[in-house]
Amino acid sequence: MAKIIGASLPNIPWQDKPQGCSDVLWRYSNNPIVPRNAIPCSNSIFNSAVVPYKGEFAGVFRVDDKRREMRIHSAFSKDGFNWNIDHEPWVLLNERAKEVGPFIYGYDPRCCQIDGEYIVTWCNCYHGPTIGVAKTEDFRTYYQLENAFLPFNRNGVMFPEKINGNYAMLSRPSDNGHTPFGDIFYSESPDLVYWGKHRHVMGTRGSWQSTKVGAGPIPIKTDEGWLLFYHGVLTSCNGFVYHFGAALLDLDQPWKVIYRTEPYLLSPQMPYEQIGDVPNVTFPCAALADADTGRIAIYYGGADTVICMCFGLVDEIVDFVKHNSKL
Ligand code: BMA
Repeated sequence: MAKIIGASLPNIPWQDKPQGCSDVLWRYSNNPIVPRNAIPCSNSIFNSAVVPYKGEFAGVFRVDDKRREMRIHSAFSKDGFNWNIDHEPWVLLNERAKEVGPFIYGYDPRCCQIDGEYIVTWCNCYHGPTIGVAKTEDFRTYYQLENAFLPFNRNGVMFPEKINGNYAMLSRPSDNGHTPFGDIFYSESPDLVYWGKHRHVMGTRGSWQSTKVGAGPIPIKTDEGWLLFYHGVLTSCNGFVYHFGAALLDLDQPWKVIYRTEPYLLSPQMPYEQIGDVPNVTFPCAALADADTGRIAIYYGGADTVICMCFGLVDEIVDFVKHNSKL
């Protein structure tokens, strides 16, 4: 019986597994939780971060606006299901990283609480996509730090605690377009500015994860390893199809993969995952976990248009990953 090593979250948003469901992840029956037109300026709201905040929840949401500019907005929720999304984009101050230049576009944010601080990583435009880094205490003002890497890079996902005394991040070197390749790499930093000690974590592996893979939510610490949900992409005759699976990474050397799923955990099968601005996308970006009950709630983007949720139990997920693994 795998256990989460972490905090209790008694108010985790939750819905029990439907009777007769044999999958390890099950969708929220009221998906999507955030519709595309939730705020006046939004064309679509998806691939977004959520964290526990002051007994409630805070969100760092990807909002593509009606100019089709990719922006980031703060959001707040009492229950994790119903969200008040700021109508204006975030306030991002870059005194500490002036040379990084003005915000041009940003997308697919992740948010990590570490040592009492909230760190947001996102795909930030600096001569093409790379990984932006900012700190916030209140989800009102964000203080930008240096970009973590050279372009081109996407899917920067921090670990929620230091590894070997350093901050640690997963990322996926890419190209400037709709990258047709991509492996997950690991890097460490003593100060959130200088990143190195780069290690390869995992590459593509056939079928649903044959074109590219990228880290999803902040990894969840368990007694069996870091539980990493990741997306895997297949190229069909109609374009990319985004599924998600999971891996267990070594606790002390997280670039070592212990198990990874051969079958996917979730694939685009519901209308809100199959139909939207980009059809056939399920893209996990955030997870909440309750160490007391082993409950995990995952936030994922549907069809690059809406935010959805699904749920699972850590012991069932870890058991599935172990028994359906092919490295
Ligand atoms: C990736 C990113 C994601 C998006 C996905 C599918 O390259 O742009 O934001 O969800 O493609 O379109």
